[in-house]
Amino acid sequence: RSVNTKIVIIGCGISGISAAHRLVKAGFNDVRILEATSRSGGRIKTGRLGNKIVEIGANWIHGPCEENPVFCLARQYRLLDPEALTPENQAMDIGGHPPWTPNFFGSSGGKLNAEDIYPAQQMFLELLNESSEFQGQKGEPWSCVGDFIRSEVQQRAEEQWKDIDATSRSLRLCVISNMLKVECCVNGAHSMDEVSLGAFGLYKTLPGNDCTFPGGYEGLIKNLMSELPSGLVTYNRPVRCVHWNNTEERGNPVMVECDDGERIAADHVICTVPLGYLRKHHSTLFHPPLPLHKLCSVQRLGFGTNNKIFVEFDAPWWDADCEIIYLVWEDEDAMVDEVPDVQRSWIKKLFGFTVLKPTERYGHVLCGWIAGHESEYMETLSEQEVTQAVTQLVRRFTGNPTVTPKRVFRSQWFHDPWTCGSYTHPGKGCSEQDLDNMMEPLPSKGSQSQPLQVLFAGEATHPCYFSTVHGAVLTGWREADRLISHYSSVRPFELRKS
Ligand code: 6YU
Repeated sequence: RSVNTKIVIIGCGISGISAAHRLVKAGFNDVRILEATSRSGGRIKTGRLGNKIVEIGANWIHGPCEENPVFCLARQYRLLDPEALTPENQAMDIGGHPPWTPNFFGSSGGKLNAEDIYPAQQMFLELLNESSEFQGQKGEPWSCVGDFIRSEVQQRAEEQWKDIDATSRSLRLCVISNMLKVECCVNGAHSMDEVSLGAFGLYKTLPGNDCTFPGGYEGLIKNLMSELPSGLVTYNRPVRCVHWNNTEERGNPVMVECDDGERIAADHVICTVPLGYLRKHHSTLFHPPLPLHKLCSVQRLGFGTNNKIFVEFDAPWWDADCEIIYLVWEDEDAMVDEVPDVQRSWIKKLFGFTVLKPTERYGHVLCGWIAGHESEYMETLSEQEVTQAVTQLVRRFTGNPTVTPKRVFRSQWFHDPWTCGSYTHPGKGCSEQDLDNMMEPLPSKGSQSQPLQVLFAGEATHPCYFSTVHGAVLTGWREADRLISHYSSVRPFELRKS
């Protein structure tokens, strides 16, 4: 079925591509994507560290199972290792926490004994699971996950750890600080004090043990793009303003104004810009402005920063079977996930490293993880300054003053002008309603104007898979389906003539 309806998609990330795919397949033949940068993929971005493939953005397929569209597409395009395809891998229910083999290092230099760490990790994981159970209850008396965890650890430590010595107890509290920093990365939040306890349970996990793309996540983008008509995407074409309820252009309710002055008339616009960009530019991006309830949700939902620092070594200083390295600061028993002086001690926010596997493919490459304002400050430093800080850090924690990285490379998502951060989390005061408001098209229900002028897709608009690639794919399909079903329910004479 071919419908000569003009549809403009803003943004060529996975959600924009998914929407275009679905619409073109359904017979819409006037679909175009306007992309601000010179590439497709957005936050799916594969780069290189020397001759090794590294993911600058999305890393894993979270929950690779039949219900996960990214897993199904990756399988269809033959982009996965055989291990990821096994029924055992798909059936594993890891609840968002892959069972990686850890190594723990302490700030006084050297490995820590895992047995000394596990009780604290165990307690933290229990509390995280409990944090999800406040869904819809506002979380009272705690407003945020950070406060809940701190107060419960204090109470439970009194009961459960009363017989251990002060040093061991202090170490366990330092481990809690480390785990809070891990969660800041997982949630893309500055601090767990900014993540709503009442809405934490909105995020849902899928079964399956997280897997990666051996040839790079961008392989998924390449395959999807090859199935779209050529010329459908216009690159280097940032959109400046979406004029909706537009009365100037006869017949077309929306006019899209680009940075270079080009004006494009459309019947429908699907906006997929990241929440970080939307928060910063909503006042100029929409005319008339976004309705107040939508704007409040844009502000209430959280969008922080999570960055990676890749570090290559000539030889490993971790165990052969180690998959994740935690760096525990032994002076942090106050259960903190923010550093007091960002400029001097930003590196303390880096919780540790994941080990790139398999070693035959990557050599000895670690991926450091750092979230929050500390991460945003790190972005302003030169690569040399970052290298120096990481070198000092590794020397301190290994107790080896000669260990030296061979290469260092970091991401800078906060200063990316088209992303302005990493991904969405439920901010303080946020509820299910905010995600509903995010996905609500313009004009709002009940308006007399032409419906579905501006639709919203992108990870921040998925009610339970926000912050993920599969969430983004599903939102692109959802908005395409909204238009497809709209046009299958309108009578032929109502369809726009070409
Ligand atoms: C996942 C993972 N992963 C790490 C890091 C990052 C992200 N994610 P896009 O931004 O892609 O596209 C928008 C386009 O719009 C873009 O091209 C812009 O240039 C363009 N644009 C902007 N303004 C414009 C304008 N004015 N005009 C024209 N164009 C414009 N997801 O599944 N696995 O391992 C990770 C990770 C460092 C930065 C991730 C991961 C998130 C995904 O990358 C992201 O959701 C999608 O790619 C977004 O696609 P899109 O199309 O929406 O936007 C409670 C609780 C919660 C717990 N949450 C935990 C979940 C775990 C999340 N984990 C993520 C972790 C990592 C490591």
